[in-house]
Amino acid sequence: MRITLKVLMLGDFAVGKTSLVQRYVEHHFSSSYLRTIGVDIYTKEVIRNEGKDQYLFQIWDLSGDEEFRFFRHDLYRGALGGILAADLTRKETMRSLPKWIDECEKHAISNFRIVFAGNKLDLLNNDMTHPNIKFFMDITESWDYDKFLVSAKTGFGVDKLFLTLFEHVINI
Ligand SMILES: Nc1nc2c(ncn2[C@@H]2O[C@H](COP(=O)(O)OP(=O)(O)OP(=O)(O)O)[C@@H](O)[C@H]2O)c(=O)[nH]1
Ligand SMILES: [Mg+2]
Repeated sequence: MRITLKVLMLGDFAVGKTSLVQRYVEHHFSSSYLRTIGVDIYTKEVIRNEGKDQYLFQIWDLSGDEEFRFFRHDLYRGALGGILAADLTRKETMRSLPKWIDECEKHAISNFRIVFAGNKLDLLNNDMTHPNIKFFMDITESWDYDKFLVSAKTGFGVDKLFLTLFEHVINI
């Protein structure tokens, strides 16, 4: 039997939501910015237990644009969790993480699983001592969610990010 698991990509515009999904599903990266209009849906098959358990990981890649806010609310229906992404080079995208969590609390199921992604690590030259990394760690500290520093460009941390979300949602 194949089970479908719906998850969402969340976070401000241009933080790299589409780039992260494309890296994970299609193994490529594009440096041009094509903003997502509304939503795009990607799927990835995940096989477990020597082929006995088959999952269709359905990833809804939402627009981060404020103008789609009301449209977005309906898309939470049926979603078990999401990746909440910020751009490590833009502090305002990290400051808006609490606003996204409020949105999840209002529109998602009560045990919606969130995993934080600090994206574009390559633009900090992969420097783990960069002050923006401390900023990201501090701002996400109040929640007991897993967090990952990633780069859609290099692929660093991306598989681990999605697999962690997958492990959280198969147990709901
Ligand atoms: N250097 C670098 N650039 C990135 C990375 N991830 C995304 N980008 C670039 O950032 C820009 C925005 O990426 P998108 O993936 O379209 O962002 P988004 O969050 O889907 O944006 P919306 O659909 O408008 O909400 C693009 O120019 C990407 O190439 C990364 O890890 N490193
Ligand atoms: Mg997008």
